[in-house]
Amino acid sequence: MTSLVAVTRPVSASFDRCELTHLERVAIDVDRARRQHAAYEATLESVGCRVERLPAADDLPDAVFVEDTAVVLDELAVITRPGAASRRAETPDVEAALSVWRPTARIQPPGTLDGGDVLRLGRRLFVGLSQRSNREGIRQLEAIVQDHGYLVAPVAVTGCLHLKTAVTAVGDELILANAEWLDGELFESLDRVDVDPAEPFAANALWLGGADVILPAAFPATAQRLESRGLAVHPVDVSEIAKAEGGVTCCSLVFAEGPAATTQR
Ligand code: CIR
Repeated sequence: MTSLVAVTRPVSASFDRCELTHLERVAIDVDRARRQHAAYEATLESVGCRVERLPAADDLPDAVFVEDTAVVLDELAVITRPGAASRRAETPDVEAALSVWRPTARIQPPGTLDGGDVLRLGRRLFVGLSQRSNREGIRQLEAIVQDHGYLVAPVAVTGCLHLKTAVTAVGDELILANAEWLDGELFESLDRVDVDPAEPFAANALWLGGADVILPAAFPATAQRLESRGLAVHPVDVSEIAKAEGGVTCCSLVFAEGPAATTQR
């Protein structure tokens, strides 16, 4: 069996000064966020991931959201240039860590790209054109990955922060989506589970391959929908992390340790 690595980074002391785009700022209990993050890491371990923790970056409020800093494929890791200027200093430590497993390439100015906008389904990369990822960033990503046989499809993102706020993969050809935030046409060929209408943020699920899916505990109705499709849902309480506009994909970079089949989503 291929072993999975999950790269994570601690919740920063400055977490309550995080970027916010669609949410109002409310008080964040940083210690509680840290406990929730530790439970999230334990859940990753329980489904077979080896958790590799990056050094803390207490002066970078959003550093816990490592997903945005890289796109890890079988062949290489693309180090992003995050759309929020406050997040750009997060990438050097991530690049240093990932270079142990993969060759790296970088998105360069004026390109911007957040990993939260990159949804991989096999050899297709759907990339959100959002407030964080611009056309130049997507163009550079395409230039980097096309020689490895990936197709890049831009997707307009409106109403939410990243593409993966609106849709994630929960199977090889199965997506979990909030249709309200999605231009469905691009995804028509795929089988789809819709979030429960009362749980708009439930589309951000972390699929680990096979049947295992990590989902915030706040979304039991959507969890039931996934379970009825044969998936094993592992609920995690990420209520403090959600106040920083983060979900369950954002807090890790999951990939196959070796160069064989990757499961990075
Ligand atoms: C930000 O606005 O950048 C952070 N407060 C939240 C990032 C969440 N990342 C993600 O959805 N991939």
